[in-house]
Amino acid sequence: METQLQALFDTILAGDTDSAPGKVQTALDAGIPAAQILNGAMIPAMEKVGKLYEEGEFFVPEMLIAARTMQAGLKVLRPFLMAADIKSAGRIAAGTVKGDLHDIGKNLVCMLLEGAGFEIMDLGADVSADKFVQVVSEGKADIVALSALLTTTMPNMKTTIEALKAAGVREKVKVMIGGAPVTQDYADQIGADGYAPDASRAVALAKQLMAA
Ligand code: B1M
Repeated sequence: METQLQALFDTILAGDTDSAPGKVQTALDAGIPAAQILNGAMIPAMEKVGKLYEEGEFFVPEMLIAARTMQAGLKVLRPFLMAADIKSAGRIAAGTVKGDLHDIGKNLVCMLLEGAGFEIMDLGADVSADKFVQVVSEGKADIVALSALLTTTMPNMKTTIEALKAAGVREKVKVMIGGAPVTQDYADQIGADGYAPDASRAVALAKQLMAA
């Protein structure tokens, strides 16, 4: 790993929130492309955090501090991940499902979608099925984008799709899903229109869903 990327990786792992923006800027100044900074240092750092948590080396506070550090770095990276002056490619209501507070992946997906020209209504984390139903009923979205990071909250993706059906608005939108424990099989099982394993493939999927 290049020195600047290693330094950023270490900063996120150490939860040094104040240093993260500067470390991202240093990597950008060294001419490292934004996508490489994200995929070569920041996402691997969060993967490492997850591994250390699994091994009992890290606990929730460390995960939380690392997440804050990642978010602080992403603020600097954000404009570089997004292209400017693109016409709306469609309207997307995005959120992490009910009971789930993980929002870094969802935020990244939103950033890249916005960069690809989609209008994003970011509903945040811990979003109820009713909230999605409300937004779709008001005709504010072409696509509903659901994220889940916990095996215990994945079923709320199904709940959301069922709620859209019950409200008679399922046909008004496409539903795409993603998040670490989510799979294509699961998407098929719950009747989602698509699944993407990462943020860049979420962009390709959203374009495909809009074209369909
Ligand atoms: Co949590 N956590 N966490 N956590 N956390 C995981 C998910 C876990 C895998 C850690 C572990 O055990 N190894 C584990 C889940 C186990 C499971 O369900 N099987 C876990 C646990 C157990 C928990 C708690 C229950 C811990 C506790 O309290 N005992 C608790 C639950 C709280 C809740 O949500 N109710 C909890 C809490 C937290 C923090 C709050 C401390 C913090 C989140 C802060 C925040 O997000 N603001 C946190 C963190 C940081 C993590 C890890 C370490 C990192 C997650 C992350 O940000 N990854 C995580 C371990 C891991 O994932 N390796 C872990 C980086 C991010 C860029 O990746 O989110 O996967 P990801 O997003 C990717 C793709 O998945 C995809 O694109 C993104 C970019 O490529 N994607 C989509 C995501 N959404 C998409 C939507 C799409 C398409 C693609 O279309 C719509």
